[in-house]
Parts: sequence; C-alpha cells; structure tokens
Amino acid sequence: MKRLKWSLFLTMLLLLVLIGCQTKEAPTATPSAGETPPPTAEPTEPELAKELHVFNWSEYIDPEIYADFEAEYGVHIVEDTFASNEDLLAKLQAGATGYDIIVPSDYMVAIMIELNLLAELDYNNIPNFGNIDPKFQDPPYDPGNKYSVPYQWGTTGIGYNSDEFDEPPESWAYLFDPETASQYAGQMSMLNDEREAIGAALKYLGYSLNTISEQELEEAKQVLIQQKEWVKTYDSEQYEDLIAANELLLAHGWSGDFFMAAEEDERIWYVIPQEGGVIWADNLCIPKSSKNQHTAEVFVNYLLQPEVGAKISNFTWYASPNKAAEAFIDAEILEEPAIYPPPEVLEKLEWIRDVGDKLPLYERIWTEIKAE
Ligand code: SPD
Repeated sequence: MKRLKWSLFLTMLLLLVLIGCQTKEAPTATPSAGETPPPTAEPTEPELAKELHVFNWSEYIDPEIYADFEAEYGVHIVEDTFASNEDLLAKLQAGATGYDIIVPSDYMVAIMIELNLLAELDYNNIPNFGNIDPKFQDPPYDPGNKYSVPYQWGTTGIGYNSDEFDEPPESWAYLFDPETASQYAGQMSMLNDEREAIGAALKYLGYSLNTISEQELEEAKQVLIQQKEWVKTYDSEQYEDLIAANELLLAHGWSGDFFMAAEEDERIWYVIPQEGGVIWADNLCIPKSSKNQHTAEVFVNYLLQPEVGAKISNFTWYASPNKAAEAFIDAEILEEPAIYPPPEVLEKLEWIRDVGDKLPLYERIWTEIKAE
C-alpha cells in the first residue's frame, strides 16, 4: 500500500514537471550580430514614448483629450502654446528640438517643408486619415499630405459686443475707415500677426491678401499706420476675453475663439466681412527633430477618431476637416453659418499663401507698422 502511494506520488510529480516544461515560454532568442531573426518572427511595434511634447495654439484642444490619451496609452502629454505661425517658426529655427507635434497653418506648412523642418508621415500608423473630408486632403500647401494632417479650419473676421451694435459690423471699414473706425478708438484690437493684419488691410482696400505688389503693400501699410491710434492692443490670445471684460467692442480675430467665448457671454458674436476674409486650416505636423515620431503618429491617429475629432470641435467651436466626426459634432456648431459658411461666403474667402521671396516685404512692413 505504502509502495503504491509512493509510485502514485512519483508519477504525479513527473507529470507536473512535464506539463511545466511544455507551458514554459520559449526563450526569446536575441539574434547575435550578423544573425538574422527567424523568418516567422513578427515585426515588433516600437515602444511608445513616456511623454509627448505638443506645441499648439492656446485653447485649441479639450484638455480631457490629453488625459484620455494618457489613460489609454500611458503617454503623458506636455503642451506649450504659441500665438502666431511666425512665433512657431522662430522657435523651431532658434533650435527648439523638444517638440513632437506642432500645429502650423496652411502657408506655414509650405514654408516649413521648404526649410526641411518637417518629418514625412508614415501613414501605416495613421489609418484614420481616411476620416478626413476629401475636400481637405491633398492641399496645395502639402500635395499628398506628405507632412501634414488637417486639424481644424476656420475664418478670420470681426468679433464684437452685439449689445453695442444695431447692425453686425460686417465690413473691414469698422476697423479701418477713418470715419467709422475712429468711433471705436481705444476699443478695438488687431491680431498680433503680420500676415493676418496686413491681409485684413489688403482686403479692406480690395486687394488680394497674397499680393506681391509693392504699391499695394505700401497702401496697406499706410492704412495700418493710420489705424494705430484707434487700436487698443495687438493681441492673438485674449481678445475675446477683453470683449467679455468690456474693454473692447470690436476685435480682429479667429471665428472659433469668439464662439467659444459666447458660450459664457452671449453678447459676443462674430461676423465675416462682406469684402471677404481669410479661410485657413491648421495642421498636425511632426518636426524632423522629434525623437518620438511613432508615438506622435499614434497620437495623430487617435485625434482622427470620429468621436475625438468631434470632441475637439465641440470644445474649440472651429470647423472640423474630419468628415466622420460630423455625426458627433453639436448641431449648433454644424448649423452656424459663421462657422461652416455657405458656398456664397466661402467663395469670397482667400487662403494665405507662401509668398516666397516676397516675404521680407511683409516682414519689413510689419516691423515699420509696429515701430511707428
Ligand atoms: N485659439 C486657437 C486659434 C487658432 C487659430 N489659428 C489660425 C491661424 C490662421 N492664420
């Protein structure tokens, strides 16, 4: 009996050892130098970075999206903000190498491609690009979207305190015509942005905002210099708050910023001048200097999910180039003609373009205006 128990025990032990040997993970063979991995080995996903550094416009994403991405992927997002495309470019050219995602506008994407500052995107990591409306794919500033994915789009016009106007200030004359604009002296602001401010003056004069005519640019300069005595501030980040604080009645600015402020203060509204204004698209790009291109692409792909794309617009009040997101965007945004303008308004709008070797002309004029 005792011997039977012992042989049973030994058989069980042997079985357990055998089973243990079979389920033990096969040792991962690290190929030594010169040795190629076995042909059956799957290519391994690069590990995600612990942190991703985003350089963005202010108040341009729902902070919950960063938290959600971190919860899902374990990647912490650190955000810095900039106030103009030129500031963004200057920072990169001054050697800022820590950024993984930047958000330049259309014409600045073209400039950055030319300067070799952007990484080519690997669309194997961005399958959600298919959600982008074909209208926003393959743009002239980045043929084939080799370096950029559209993020949000909008217009530039005039925001105002609607309690103080019988009619919407639907003309650039409210900012530039001496008789009209002088009534708002000390109560108006202009974007602190050379292409936008000079562009508004050019539109007021009936010219293209991409003119390379020295004569037309000189006229725009005179209009902006004359306007200076009525301008309270050149600002691109707080103008909507200044209307809410009753410090401004009128502000040159970007559509969504006013609508976002209107959520808190319904006196604030926005109008696209009848002479036409700027249509623009901001884009997700990866600087060539990023050390985390794969993680940055995973993040871009995350932002392109329909619900996430909608969450961005529901926070920023800007239009989304993400067609699939529209099913989740609030109706009051989708149906607002000053956010999604109808075709007859769209045709009056102009994109800012890279003016190439004429850019120094704009830069000189802007410096002269600011120095006056
Ligand atoms: N608060 C976010 C504003 C983003 C505006 N970007 C528009 C640039 C157009 N030149």
